[in-house]
Amino acid sequence: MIVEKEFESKVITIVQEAANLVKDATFDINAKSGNVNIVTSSDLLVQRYLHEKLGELFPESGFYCEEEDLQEENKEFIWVIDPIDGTMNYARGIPESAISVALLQNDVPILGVVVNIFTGDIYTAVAGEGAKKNGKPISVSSRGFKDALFCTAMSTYRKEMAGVCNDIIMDAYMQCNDVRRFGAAALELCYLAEGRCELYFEIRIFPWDYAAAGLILKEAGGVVSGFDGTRIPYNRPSTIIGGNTVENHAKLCDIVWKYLEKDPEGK
Ligand code: LIP
Repeated sequence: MIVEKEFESKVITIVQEAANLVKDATFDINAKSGNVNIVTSSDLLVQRYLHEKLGELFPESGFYCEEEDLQEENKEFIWVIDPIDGTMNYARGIPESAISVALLQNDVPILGVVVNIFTGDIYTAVAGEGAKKNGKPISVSSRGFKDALFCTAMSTYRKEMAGVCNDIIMDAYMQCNDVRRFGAAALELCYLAEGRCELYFEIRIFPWDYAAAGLILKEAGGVVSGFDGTRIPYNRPSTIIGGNTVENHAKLCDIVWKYLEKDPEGK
């Protein structure tokens, strides 16, 4: 499918409307599992809004979303949605959380939209047409590994993997400029896309965290992959490795493979 400009701008408007619904909202917080994995009433509000509006806009499409087991995988077109990526940040008023919406055709992302709920900054990409922030083209930086800022995390929802994450992060840290932990994977991948940061690694995140931002990074000239350095799965959690350049991505892959023989979620 060719993503027409009019379709893209309708999707952008719907995502912005969803962000406005929850930007200054009061909300309840509930545990999904333990005290680390939480969901707020705003996550549910956004997901229901997007489900309704994107479903009306494109009735043939299906949905694969973080909340409420809304996961229909056997359609040509699937919306992959994280209603709030960085829910812990959102719940604490830390302005690093986003709505992430990707449209996949036969498992290939063709449209990605990520909006920072607090600032309103909006990152978009259509496959083959480049990436934009607030409507203006963006691209990755050309910094080398030693000057790179490395966005990463410690396996938030599977703490038994924190040791190996620590080894990988420490190895990369000793060779790059510094490490950042913003707490919202979709925004972190967009920070690579716009040249603020250069490296990304997280051991087990879900398609709704990376489907939209991965396309945005790729369209901005960067490289993003699953564990094997190439393929990205869109129907299960995956290790995700990102880089501003082919060289930096390859070097980060080599570091990851030193400590992990296979993707902990790999089939
Ligand atoms: C979160 C991420 C965060 C990551 C967590 C989790 P959620 O998404 O964006 O960066 O470390 O593993 O996936 O749960 O807030 O949508």
